[in-house]
Amino acid sequence: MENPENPKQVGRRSFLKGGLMGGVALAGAATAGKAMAAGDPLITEVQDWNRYLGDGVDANPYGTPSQFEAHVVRKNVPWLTSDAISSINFTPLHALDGIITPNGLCFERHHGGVAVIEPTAHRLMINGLVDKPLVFTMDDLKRFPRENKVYFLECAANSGMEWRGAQLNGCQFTHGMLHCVMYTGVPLRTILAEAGVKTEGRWLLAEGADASAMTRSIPMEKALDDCLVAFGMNGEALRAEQGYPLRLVVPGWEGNMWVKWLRRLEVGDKPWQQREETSKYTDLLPDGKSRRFTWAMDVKSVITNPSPQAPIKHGKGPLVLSGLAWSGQGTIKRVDVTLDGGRNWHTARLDGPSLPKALHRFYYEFDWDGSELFLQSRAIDEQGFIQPTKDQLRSVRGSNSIYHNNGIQTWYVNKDGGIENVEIS
Ligand SMILES: Nc1nc2c(c(=O)[nH]1)N[C@H]1C(S)=C(S)[C@@H](COP(=O)(O)O)O[C@H]1N2
Ligand SMILES: [Mo]
Repeated sequence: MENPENPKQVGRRSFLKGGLMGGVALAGAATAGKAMAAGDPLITEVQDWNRYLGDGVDANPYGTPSQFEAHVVRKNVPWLTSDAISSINFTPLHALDGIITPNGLCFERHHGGVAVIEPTAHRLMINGLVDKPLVFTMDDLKRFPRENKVYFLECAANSGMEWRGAQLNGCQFTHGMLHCVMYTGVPLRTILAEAGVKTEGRWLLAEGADASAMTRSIPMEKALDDCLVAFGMNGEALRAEQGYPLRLVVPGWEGNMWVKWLRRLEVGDKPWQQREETSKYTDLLPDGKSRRFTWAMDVKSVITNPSPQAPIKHGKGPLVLSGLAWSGQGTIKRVDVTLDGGRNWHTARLDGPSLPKALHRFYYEFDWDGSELFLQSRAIDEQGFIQPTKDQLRSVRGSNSIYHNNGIQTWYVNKDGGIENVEIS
């Protein structure tokens, strides 16, 4: 068959013949399909879905996933927090593909539960070191020119439970404080220009309208660079869990700064030293000092399939390994994959758009011979930053950290295709 993207017609057949998949010859090699089975009732019998009419167009005015996908849900780890109000659940990364996280599967992190705000009752105030303090309604905000941008959001605590060693069995739990969404919103600089930032105005305080009144200090350079005041996600209004009707988007920087239910922006001349930037979201180092204002999320990747919640069920032969890579510094330049715990590395295939500060999807296809594997991925971003091993991280940061763990993850695959979270430092 002709491959429209490749004039040399290098299709799957010649790909296999050419030995790129570990030198397997086409004849007799394991293939992903099965030989045609005589008398398979799923082919020879008329099935119910073929016999009876289905639901009409009005049965489901807001669509939901197929009932057979009901297991693909956000999950919480109950012992992590003492209640579900100030808690976290995790994106089921092992069950997703591409780079966009569906709205209903974006992990949630709330410090005071989900605020329920009637949009006509929402206000965004700008005060402090500005020429004209202003208040915007949602209708006012929708009269400014808007942009659509795809960004990942990663909680600084993502993978935090893995700092001292392998702990949670599944990339949903080790890496699922992560989502990637196309936001619709107004550039923050447009709103700030409307109020007129005074020359002494070097910092911005963003405040949420929820019961936790989340507050973070943001340097003015970032506010004027690529931040958005967003009201849309993946084409529709923000979900309540994600800050409806308005949230701050702070591309590439730790999730805590992306204030949800955004109600106030104060311009000041120094940071405010709020709880979330002093006692929380700082990193205790071995010498007793703490790193603070560690805003950017560094280059990171994880293999999402296979992984503990997505074991290999098909036995030997063709296998599609897939994962995600991202960097708060820009795009991903390369992802390497190893099957043997880091002895040999192979360059993975990046697929889909490569957008700055967004998730990148990678694949590595190979023929599994049924032997044990130690799977790892290692990402390199456009600035040349290389994802570190956990030992490299600990040699600089010690063992008391929680936040900003971008170390290399290992999955151990046994001969039956079962998978466990292990650590190879
Ligand atoms: N108002 C408010 N904004 C907030 C929070 C919050 O509790 N209240 N949690 C923060 C944290 S710690 C993270 S990681 C992100 C999570 O965003 P999400 O719930 O859309 O995944 O929101 C941030 N913004
Ligand atoms: Mo967070």
